[in-house]
Amino acid sequence: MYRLFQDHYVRKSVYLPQVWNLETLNQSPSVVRRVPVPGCVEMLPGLGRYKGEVKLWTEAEFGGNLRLVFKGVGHTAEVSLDDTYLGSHYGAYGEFSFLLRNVNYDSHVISVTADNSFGPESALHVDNDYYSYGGITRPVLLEQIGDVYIKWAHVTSVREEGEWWADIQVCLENMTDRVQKVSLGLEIKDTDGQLGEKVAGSEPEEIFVPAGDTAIFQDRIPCPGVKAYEAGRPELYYLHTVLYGDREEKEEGSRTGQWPGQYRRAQARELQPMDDLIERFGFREIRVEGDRILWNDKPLRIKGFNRHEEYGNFGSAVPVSAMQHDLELMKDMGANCVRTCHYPNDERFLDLCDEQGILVWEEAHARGLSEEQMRNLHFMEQSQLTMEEMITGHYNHPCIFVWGLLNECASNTEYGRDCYEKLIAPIRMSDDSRPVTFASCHWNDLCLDLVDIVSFNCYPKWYIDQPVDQYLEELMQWIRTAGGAGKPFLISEIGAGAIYGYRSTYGDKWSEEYQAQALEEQIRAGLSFAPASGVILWLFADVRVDDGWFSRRPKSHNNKGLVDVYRRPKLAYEKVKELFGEL
Ligand code: ADA
Repeated sequence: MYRLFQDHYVRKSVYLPQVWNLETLNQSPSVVRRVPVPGCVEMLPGLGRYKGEVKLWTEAEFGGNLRLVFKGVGHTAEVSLDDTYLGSHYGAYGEFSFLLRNVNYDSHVISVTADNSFGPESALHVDNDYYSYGGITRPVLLEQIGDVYIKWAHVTSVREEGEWWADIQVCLENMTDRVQKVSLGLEIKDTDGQLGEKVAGSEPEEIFVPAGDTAIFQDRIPCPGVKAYEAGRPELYYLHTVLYGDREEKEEGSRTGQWPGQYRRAQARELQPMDDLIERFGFREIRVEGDRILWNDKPLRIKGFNRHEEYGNFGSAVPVSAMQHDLELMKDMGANCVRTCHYPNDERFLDLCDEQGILVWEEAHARGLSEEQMRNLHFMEQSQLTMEEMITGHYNHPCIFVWGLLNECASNTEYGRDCYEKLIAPIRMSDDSRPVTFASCHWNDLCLDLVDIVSFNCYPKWYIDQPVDQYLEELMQWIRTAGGAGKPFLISEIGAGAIYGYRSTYGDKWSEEYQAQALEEQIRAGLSFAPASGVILWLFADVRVDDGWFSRRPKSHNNKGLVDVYRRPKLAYEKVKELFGEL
């Protein structure tokens, strides 16, 4: 099981080894070793700064129809099964999969060539103020599916005249060259116990799925009496989507009697469960009204952290226990929000946030790209892909209250504006239930009219020597003249650097004392600044940066964390806790 809840009852997974073989392809002599998957190449002794291709492979026994799913490979992957090339994928932070049809029951080799090097082919992974790790950095799944399977299921909670409804879309894919007749049943259950009690549902409906193609099924189910998911007070529900075939087509000895409610009732009507997908969601409505962000009609007041998905010796392959530890520390400091700067996070982190009622700004991948970098031939295509993967994959997470894109890119040029416009449109098309924003740093920004929430990264007391309240007043005056008037405003970054352990009686920059003092002024001013809906501090934990950033970044880290890469607290930790608690 990959998710933090049971996401299939019918569909089975094939066990894949968790230690694979690795060979470096761009150094001589090459290194061959056994490595954990998920894991980052740069975490292996001797390969700490390796850039280039590595080949990773493993062997397992399986056969039939399968779906091979990669939750994240850094950053370009070429995948093969035995001697057959399956395809490639770009971008470390997106899920991709391959359908394998009628595979012989035998022992097979899955191999991946992963490349973490920069070059003109890569528009988003560039030398940057965080590290682009290589390798299979998120889990790999191999699932058994039938000729038709459930590709994804999305739920949108809608409130009408005080009652909740679930708008459901389910995508089915047919792997065969014949039209397939199936039935699809939907049930909404509460999350008490492993499979929950039914609260709403619809009877299985017949669907014809075109040959070699997908079909989208839509339904709207009334859900009277469900409990709303409030910010900080999570109430979660499951959506069970079950695909049925005709019973006589299935083999003997099925598991009648073991199936829960919906599955059993359908069996009585000669339908046989052939696939399922369980999603988890919440009933809540987010909307922007005037300069406020409303969650179930109540204005949000955000006290958050920017967090890079990276941890000490794990690199970007962060284990769930370390993710949870991060959330514990953030909650201990009084935070209610995380921004996944500057790329989509591991789904399991979002699962944890769903369960703990932490608000999430999820961001598509891109940081600080200049117009020249945005003119890279692959920029639009790669950006569209990362956004599509993020929204399709993470749509159901109730914790996500806003989609973000293109942090500090060229939103201040005509060419940049054109790109922002073209990239924002499909986000709105795929999801009109959440607002859209981007974090700017340009006082000549041309794109503020394009978004629902205006967000700015602000560094008074660090890069700019000015009292924070005065800085914010001036910024807001300018925003009002630049297309941002009357919209909600978020301070998407504010903070100061401190090298862990550097204490100074002078309180000079880079000392823990300076950071604590700067953050005090930044938080007080930010949280009492009336137009702001909140403050997201830069940065939760120190993060490693790429080589090109060494001169601005002592220890080759971005040192603005409240804790270091091993989560050891700096002086400012207690200050933030005090202020987030008090203000
Ligand atoms: C920017 C950027 C961050 C980080 C930060 C800093 O605002 O969005 O990724 O680089 O500045 O530390 O300077």
